Amino acid sequence: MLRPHDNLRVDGGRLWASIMAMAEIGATAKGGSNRQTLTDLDREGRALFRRWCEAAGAGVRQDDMGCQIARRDGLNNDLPPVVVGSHLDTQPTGGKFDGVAGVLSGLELLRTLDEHGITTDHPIEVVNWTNEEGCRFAPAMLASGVYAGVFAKDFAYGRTDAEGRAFGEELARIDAVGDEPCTPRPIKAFLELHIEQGPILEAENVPIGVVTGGQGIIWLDVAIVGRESHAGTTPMDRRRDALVAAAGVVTGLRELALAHPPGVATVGELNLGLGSRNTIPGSARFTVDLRHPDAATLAQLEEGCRHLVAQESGGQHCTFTIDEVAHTPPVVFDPLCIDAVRRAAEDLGLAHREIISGAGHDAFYVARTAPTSMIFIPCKDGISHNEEESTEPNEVEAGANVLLQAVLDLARGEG
Ligand code: HGY
Ligand code: MN
Ligand code: MN
Repeated sequence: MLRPHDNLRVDGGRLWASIMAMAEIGATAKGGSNRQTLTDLDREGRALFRRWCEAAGAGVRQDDMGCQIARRDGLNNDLPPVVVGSHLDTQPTGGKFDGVAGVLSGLELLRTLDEHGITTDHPIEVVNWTNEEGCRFAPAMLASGVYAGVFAKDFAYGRTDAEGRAFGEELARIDAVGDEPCTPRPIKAFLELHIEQGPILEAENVPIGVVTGGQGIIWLDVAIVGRESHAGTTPMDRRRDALVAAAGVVTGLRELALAHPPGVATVGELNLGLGSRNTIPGSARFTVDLRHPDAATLAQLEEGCRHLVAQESGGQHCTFTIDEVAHTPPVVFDPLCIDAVRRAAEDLGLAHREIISGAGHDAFYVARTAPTSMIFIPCKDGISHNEEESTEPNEVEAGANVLLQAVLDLARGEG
C-alpha cells in the first residue's frame, strides 16, 4: 500500500555538488580534506552549512559544544524530532566523504522537503557534531560523548591540541559556543548515514549497509622512559632504549590482534621528542587504538597490551605510564530504527545487508540516549582516513534516498 511521499526522491546531483563544494574548504593537494575541528577552515565549513540550511527553510541553533542543529518544524512540534547527522570535521589527511556525506545527506533531506512543500508530523533536525574525529583534540566523538554524559563539558573544554591550545578557547575563537546545553533532549530516532570506511559493501556489490551496531574501542596513551646516552659509546647491554621497547610493543600488538580476530590494534602516533641520530632515545610516547566487537575480548586485548608495555619496558630497563583516553563498549542499535532503514532499502529496491561498524561514530554515543541506527554506503577499496577516499554519486544518492524514506517513515505521527 503506497504511503504519502513513498515516491519522493532526493536530488542526487545537488547533493554531490554540495559535497564537492564543502570539499573545497580545506582541500589538499592529493584531493582530500584537511578541515580539522575548530580551525578557521572548520569555521568556514560551518558557516557554509548554516547558509545552506537557512536557504532550505531551516533554523540553525548551536549548543555549548558547538554542535550545529538545523531544524524543520513539524505539524506537531510537541512531538520529539527525528534527527539525522554526522560530522564536518576531518582527519589531517582525510577524505571528502567521512562525516560530510551524512551531514549533507541530511541537508538534502531538508532541501527536498522544502522544495516539495512537505511537512512531516514530527519535526526534523540535522546535526553537525563537533570534533567527531578526535585527531586534534582527543578523544574522538567528543561532543556526542558530552551529549551522552560520557565526558564532562569541563573535561572536553580542557582538552589540548599538539600546540597546547584548549578546546574551549578554540570553540570561543571561532564563535561556536551556543547557549543550548549539549545534553540529551527528547528524540524520536537518530539516523546517521556514513561511508562504510571498510571493504565489505564494495566487495559484495551491495549499495546499502543496515548497521546493527559497532565494535568497542579503547584508546590508550603510553609513555616509555629510558635514558638518553651516546650512540657510539653505550654498549648494547647497557642501554635503556625507549624506542626499542616501543617497537616491541608495536610488533607485539600486531600479533595480539591477529590472535583475536576480527580485533584490530593500531599505533597511529609515535613521538620521540627532539630525537637525534647519535643519541639513544630516552623517551617514546605513542597512542594505542584497540577495537573488537566483543566486550570480553576487547578487555583481553587491553590486558595483553598492558602486559606487553610492562614486558618490553622491563626488557630495556625503562619505566612506563599508560593512560586511558577513551573506552567505548560495543554498541547495539535499536531494532525499530534498524527495521526502518531495512524497509526503506527494500521499498527502494536496493540490495542491502546487515553490518557491524568497525569505525566509531557519533551514533555510538547518541544510541545511549535515543533509538539509533546507521546507513552505510560503499567507499572505493574500503579506503578512508586517506586523501584518496572516494565513493560514487549514485551510491551517495542511494544512501540519501534510504535516509529520506526511513526518516519519512519514522516522522509519521501515530494514528
Ligand atoms: O576513530 C574512528 O573510528 C572515527 O573515525 N573517529
Ligand atoms: Mn566519520
Ligand atoms: Mn573518521
